[in-house]
Amino acid sequence: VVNDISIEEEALSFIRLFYEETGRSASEMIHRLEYVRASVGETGTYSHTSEELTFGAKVAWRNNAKCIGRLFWDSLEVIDRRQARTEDDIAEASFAHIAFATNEGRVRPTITVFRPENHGSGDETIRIWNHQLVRYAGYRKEDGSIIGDPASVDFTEQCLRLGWKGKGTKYDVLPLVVRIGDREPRLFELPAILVKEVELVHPNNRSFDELGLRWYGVPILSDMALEIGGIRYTAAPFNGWYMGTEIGARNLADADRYNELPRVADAFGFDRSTNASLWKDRALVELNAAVIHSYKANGFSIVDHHTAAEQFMRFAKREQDNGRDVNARWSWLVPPMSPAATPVWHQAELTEKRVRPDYVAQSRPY
Ligand code: HEM
Ligand code: NRG
Repeated sequence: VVNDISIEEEALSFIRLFYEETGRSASEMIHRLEYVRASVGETGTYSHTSEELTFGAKVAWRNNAKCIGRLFWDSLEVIDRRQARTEDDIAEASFAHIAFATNEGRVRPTITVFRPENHGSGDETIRIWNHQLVRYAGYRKEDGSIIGDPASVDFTEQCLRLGWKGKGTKYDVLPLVVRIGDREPRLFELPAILVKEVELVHPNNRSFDELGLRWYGVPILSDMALEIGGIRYTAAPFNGWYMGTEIGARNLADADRYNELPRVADAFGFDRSTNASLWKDRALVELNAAVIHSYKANGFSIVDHHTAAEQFMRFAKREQDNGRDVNARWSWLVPPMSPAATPVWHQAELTEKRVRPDYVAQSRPY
């Protein structure tokens, strides 16, 4: 079968990579290659050892062309939850992930890996419908305006359809939605005690504080697939910590997200009657300063975009020194604020290829 050939090729090349990079013996490798080849031949698939899974999840991070945070790829905490069977098991493990990764603010880069897609019978596929384990709802009102996060409107509608009742505030934390195969999706309210948020205050402007802006502490992406050696893990939520601009220059600033720049500008008295006052740029600086200040004041891990860009350059250098190509998409790596003031901007020769292992987008399940 065509599909099995590609699994076999992907599998063997991953197993070779694993043995080469982890410095195990050639005879062990040959043994494992034979075993995997036979397993794929007979059953259409194979299972990763926990060492292979850990290595694969780390290398997938190292390989991801869009991530500026890859300097720390080797310190990823990998939680193997392939034994989880039911929706309840998956919810329980997802909550444990939130607690472990949040770690009272000292965020730990972490991935929880659930059972992969089964190549024999594709009908028990696990999907987490949320884009991130913690995210805010978005409600479209009659008049077309939106309360909350516009990026969450479609998912929020699904939650409401499944019986969820949102409070209707700007910052309602969405429930977890888990679907296995073609069963009815199950919905779980997140235990409030696990969801840490940061109220945004400005280091020296009290009017800013009154805007009531906030964001959650940890971004935990839950809708991407982790692909390792031809095996597709369709539910494998992972997180690092935030880069400040993700919140201050995009989530709270984009006109089609929370669109807070006009209110921030007014809190500072910037002149909004003309673009030439650069009120948007000034508001961006103050908002982003407040994001970094507030996370730090609450003991929450966060990185500013200058430091993150420097860390990325160190990562790229180290990869080259180790004889590896750096997979990179410039348009994603360049921070959305003061881009040319970071070294990434000046990297002309960044190139992207299809590489595995990697984290990949998957089609929307709803
Ligand atoms: C994307 C930073 C950890 C995998 C990104 C982006 C940033 C970032 C700024 C671009 C996001 C956007 O523009 O929406 C960081 C920082 C980390 C970190 C500061 C701190 C440790 C991780 C970890 C993983 C990871 C632990 C996986 C194990 C990814 C992936 C994307 C990404 C797959 C692309 C997401 C997409 O395609 O939508 N990261 N990251 N990152 N990061 Fe990281
Ligand atoms: N921009 C999104 C999050 C995307 C991933 N960013 C990270 N990933 N920092 C947002 O919520 O703003 N990570 O794994 O740390």
